[in-house]
Amino acid sequence: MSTFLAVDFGAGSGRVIAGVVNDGQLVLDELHRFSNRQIRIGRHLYWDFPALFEEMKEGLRRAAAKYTDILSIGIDTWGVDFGLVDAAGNLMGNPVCYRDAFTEHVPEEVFGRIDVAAHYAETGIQVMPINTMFQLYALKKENKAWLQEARHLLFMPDLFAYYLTGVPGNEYTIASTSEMLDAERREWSRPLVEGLGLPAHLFEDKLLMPGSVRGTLCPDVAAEVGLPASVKIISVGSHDTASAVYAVPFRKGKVSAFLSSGTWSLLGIVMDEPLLTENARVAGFTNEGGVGGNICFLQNITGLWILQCLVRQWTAKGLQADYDFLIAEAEKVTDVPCIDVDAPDFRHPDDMEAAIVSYCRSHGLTVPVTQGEYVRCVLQSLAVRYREGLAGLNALLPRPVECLHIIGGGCRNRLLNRLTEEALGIPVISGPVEATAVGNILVQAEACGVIENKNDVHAIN
Ligand code: LFR
Repeated sequence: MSTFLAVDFGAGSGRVIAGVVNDGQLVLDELHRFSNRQIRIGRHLYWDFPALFEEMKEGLRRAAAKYTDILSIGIDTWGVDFGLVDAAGNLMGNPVCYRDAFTEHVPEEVFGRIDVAAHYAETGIQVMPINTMFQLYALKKENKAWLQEARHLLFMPDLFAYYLTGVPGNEYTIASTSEMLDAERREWSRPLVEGLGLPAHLFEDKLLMPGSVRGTLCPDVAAEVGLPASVKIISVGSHDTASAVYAVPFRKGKVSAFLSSGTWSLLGIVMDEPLLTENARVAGFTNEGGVGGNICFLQNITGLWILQCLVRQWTAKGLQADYDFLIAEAEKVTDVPCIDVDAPDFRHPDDMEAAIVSYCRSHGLTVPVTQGEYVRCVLQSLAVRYREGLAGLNALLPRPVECLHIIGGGCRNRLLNRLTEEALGIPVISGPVEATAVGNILVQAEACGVIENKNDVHAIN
C-alpha cells in the first residue's frame, strides 16, 4: 500500500486528505478540515497565510500519526493569488485576496496600453480583474519598491510548497491563471511582462510541470510534523481546477464537458491545444493549463459563492441555514426572478441578501422574500447561466457536447443538478465530490510509479 497526501485549499475551507492506493483502488480519508477566511486590514483584504500554513501542518501531523507509508504530498489551491518572498526567504506580507477591490478598473488601464485581441491570441485567458497580471499592475502603482525588493513571486500552492521544501518555482497550471503565459509555448510571455513594466525578475524561467518533484520536506518541518524528511513534495495540477478536471471520469466516444462546481463554477472541455480565436475570446472562454500539458478550455462563472454568502448571513442571524433545509424550501417554490450571477453587484457585497434585492429592484424583477425563494433564485439563475455557457461552447466546437460531468462539492446539490439537466437538455453525471483531491492524488501516484496511468485506478471510495 502507498499513501499520498492531498492538501487542498479552497476559498472557503481547506482540507488534508490521505489517499491510499492499493490494487486499483483509491481510498480517501479526510484527516483535517479547516475554514479559510478573508481578513480586512487597512486598505486590503488578505488571506491568513500563517494560519493556513499551521492548519496544513496540523493535517500533516495527523497523517504522520496514522500512516507509516506516506510517499508524497501534493498541494492545490484557488488561482491567481500569490505571495512575495525576499532574497532571504522571508514572506513579504500576507497574500492579498482576489476579491480585494484594488484591481477593479485596472483592465481598462492595461488595455489602453496593449491590444486586447492580440493579448488573448497569446495568453488565451478570459480577462478578469482578479487575475495576477492586474494585481501586479495595481501593486506596481501602489508600491513599486516592494516589488523590486522581492525575489520570488510564488502562487499560493507554490508558496505553501516553498515553506515545506525551501525550493521556489512556479507550477504550470497555477501560473496559467496569471494571464501572463504564452498559452501555446506554456511558458512566461516575457514580452508581455516586460512591456507592461511588471517585475520580470520574479519569474523563474522554467515552469514545474504536474508530476515533477519539487523537493523533499525541510528537516525542521519534517521533525515538527513527525514525517520522514524523505517525503516528496510533488507538483500536482496545483490549480484546484486542473486537479479536479483530471479526476473527471470521461467516457470514451462521447463529447463530454465538465462543470467543476464550488465557490466558482468552471464549465468547459479538455483540449490538447489552446483555442485562441477571436470567437473564443468574444464568447468569454479561457485556456487554463491542465495536467499532462492539456488545456482546460472553460468559462469562469460565479458559482455557489452567492449562496455561500447567504448561508453565512442567515447563520449569523440565527436562522436555519443547513443545505438540506434550504434545498427542501427551494424545491417548494417556482416563480422566482433570474439574476445575472456574474454581475459585479455580487462580487463582494457586505450584505448579499440586500445585493439581490437591489439588483431585482433595479431590473424590474420580483424581489424574493423567503429563504426558499432566494435559494431557488440563485440556483435557477446558475442553471440559466450554464445553459448560456454551454451554447457558447457548442458554437466553438465541431460537435456539440453530449453529456456533462458535474464534479466537486456543488455536485451534492440535487436541485441544482436537476435544474442544470433541465436547462441543458443533456444527461448530467455527478461526481466525484472530492474531485480535486482525487486528481491531486492520481498525479502523485503516477509520479511515484505506483500506477502507470490514472485509468489503473478503477474504484474510488
Ligand atoms: C476555483 C478557482 C477558479 C479561479 C478562482 C479564483 O477555485 O481556482 O478557477 O478563477 O478560483 O482564483
